[in-house]
Amino acid sequence: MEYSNILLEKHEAVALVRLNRPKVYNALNNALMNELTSALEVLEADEAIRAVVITGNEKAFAAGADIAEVHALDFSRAYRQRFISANWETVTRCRKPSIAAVAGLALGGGCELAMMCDLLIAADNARFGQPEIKLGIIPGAGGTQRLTRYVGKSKAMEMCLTGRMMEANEAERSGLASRVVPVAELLDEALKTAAAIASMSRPSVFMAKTAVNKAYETTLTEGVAAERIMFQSLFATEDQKEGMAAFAEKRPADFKNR
Ligand code: CO8
Repeated sequence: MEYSNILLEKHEAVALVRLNRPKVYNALNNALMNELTSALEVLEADEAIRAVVITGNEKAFAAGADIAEVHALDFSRAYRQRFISANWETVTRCRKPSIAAVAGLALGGGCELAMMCDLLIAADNARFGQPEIKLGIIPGAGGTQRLTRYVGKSKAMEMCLTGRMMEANEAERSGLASRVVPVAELLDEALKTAAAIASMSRPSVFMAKTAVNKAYETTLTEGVAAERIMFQSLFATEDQKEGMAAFAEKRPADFKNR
């Protein structure tokens, strides 16, 4: 597929996807979400890629759904076309870890897309918000659910009911961002983090991601049970033997992803 709303770069084992509609703060239209879906599916199938960074530009990660495109939507069409379900949530189905590198505004569907990634690194100028209430709607791509899990009920309620934005430091304090970095260093930091993940043994990366995600989907007892069996199964891998031998021999591990 030809991409005109995103830019795709490869940095060794890390793919960098830039949302690229700068004239409209990277507003997310159907064409962009189709391209993002296609790119993520290609990257997921690419053996050489081990982690994905999604970013925007210094002014905006994304200012939400493209209001010019969705303002005339009606219920029947939204339902028939599986609006949002059809092409917005692909990143949540990727096995490869994803990092949202957020500078500037992450509003509405932009904030929701960032929250769908496995972790979120914020630039010091980042601002997060769910302003849908001001448009007479509510978040529709998981915002009420994921934001509440990240920052708790009180802050999520305030943001969803008033549209108040959260700045980068508050986002880090509240658990939405894993860390805040100067805007000029955002991409370097995100790519470095992705490269660190890419250097680990793939089976343990996949299982670590699956195990952490379990915490959001199940009870503590079931989550710990799932973690335990994944943990035990990793002792069947060559990489576990290599990782522990390398530690004992004081050398870097040479993982074979087996
Ligand atoms: N959609 C379409 N165009 C946009 C959007 C948007 N979300 N945001 C900005 N733009 C456009 C403006 O219309 C303007 O275009 P033009 O130059 O042609 O007039 C251009 O970007 C620049 O914007 P402003 O002139 O408004 O610039 P400011 O710096 O004054 O303000 C803001 C920037 C704060 C980003 C402001 O434009 C704004 O508040 N935008 C709307 C933000 C918003 O409400 N987002 C939520 C959208 S709804 C949503 O995301 C629902 C999610 C549900 C799941 C996803 C479904 C697809």
